[in-house]
Amino acid sequence: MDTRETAQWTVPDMECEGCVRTLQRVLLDLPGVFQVEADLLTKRLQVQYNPQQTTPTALYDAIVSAGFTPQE
Ligand SMILES: [Cu+2]
Repeated sequence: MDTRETAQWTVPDMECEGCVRTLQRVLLDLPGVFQVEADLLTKRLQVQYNPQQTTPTALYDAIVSAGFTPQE
């Protein structure tokens, strides 16, 4: 069965569609990531993932590696 959880952060340095595309590419590349949604107005990033395949820490690290600063 597919378990699906959502992790979310505020990413203040996510400023344009280019940033969103970068984050989507990096995150969707990870195993167990189903969907990445971003709102440029609120700077909110939501990641739906399978907790059996990845962890919020791994997602967080991938966002940081892409050059962004996620906050809780
Ligand atoms: Cu940008």
